[in-house]
Amino acid sequence: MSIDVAAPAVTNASFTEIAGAIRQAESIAILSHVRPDGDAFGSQLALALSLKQLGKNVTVWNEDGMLEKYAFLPGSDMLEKPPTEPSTFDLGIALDTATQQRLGLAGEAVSAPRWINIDHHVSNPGYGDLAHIDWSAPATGQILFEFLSDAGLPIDSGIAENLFVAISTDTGSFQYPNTTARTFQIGAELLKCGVDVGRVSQLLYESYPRRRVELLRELLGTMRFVADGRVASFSLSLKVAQKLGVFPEDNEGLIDHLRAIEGVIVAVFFEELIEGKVRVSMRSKDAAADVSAICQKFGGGGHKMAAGARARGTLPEVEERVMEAICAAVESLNR
Ligand SMILES: [Mn+2]
Repeated sequence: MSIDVAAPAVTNASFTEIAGAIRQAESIAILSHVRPDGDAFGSQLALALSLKQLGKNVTVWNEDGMLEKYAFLPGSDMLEKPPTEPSTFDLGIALDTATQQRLGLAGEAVSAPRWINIDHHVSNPGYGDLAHIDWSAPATGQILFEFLSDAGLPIDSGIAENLFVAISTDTGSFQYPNTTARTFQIGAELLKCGVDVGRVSQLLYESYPRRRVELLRELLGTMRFVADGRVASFSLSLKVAQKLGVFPEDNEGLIDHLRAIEGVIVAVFFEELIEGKVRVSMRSKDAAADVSAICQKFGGGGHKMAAGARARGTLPEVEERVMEAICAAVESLNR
């Protein structure tokens, strides 16, 4: 795979070092980012199930708790919302989380002398004592598969299902450009471990609540195109969100409807939040249109082709500023 941007200045800990730290620890907290997705939950639960089999005392916390959509994941009952009072652990592990702050309340609830940070976000600065950031990996679940295999840790059918969900959701079902031959090899290995791909895919992609499609209908009503159709956006106001009774996770993946349009290079989704902020999600179809760089201008980050930010301001204000920045980036591409 060709790599055309400078690697972040992170000295990666080896899998052997990480496995050593895990073997030494008795109590381990496994965390991931707020607004969790399939890679966050799948990674947390896969590692938790594996370390439980090692005899570790494992705690799995996420600020948002388990989402209904992912409740089918093996071991999902292990995942809880963090308590308000912090607890002490031998080891904290952050998965798929670009900055410590993105661990939210779960990060604040864990006091640990040692932290491991395993992730694939380009914007991850390598926080923690042992960091392993592989931004060529399309999902943290893929790094975890390599880690568990390398360290000789268990991968049973339940662990495999979690890893499969992590990889499938972060690659758009093995479709995005970061999907490599290795990703398919790992997919095959996971199927050999007992993953029922038809069943899992139906649960992931053909079991949406009707509410989500009603939301899509509203979003398409706000759809607009700029820069000769190379940039497409839609927006969700608080008013509409309240009217439809949408859950925060309902809009996961809806932006792909914009990305899927011919001629669109950058897709943007604006979501008005309660605290005078707007959540901005961006997807790019062209690595030269680096949406992570655009989102960093608004205090966010992510990957070159999928990134996000939370910008302060009203919905129209943020829309204007962000669209301006995207148009400038897209126009400088000269294509
Ligand atoms: Mn991920």
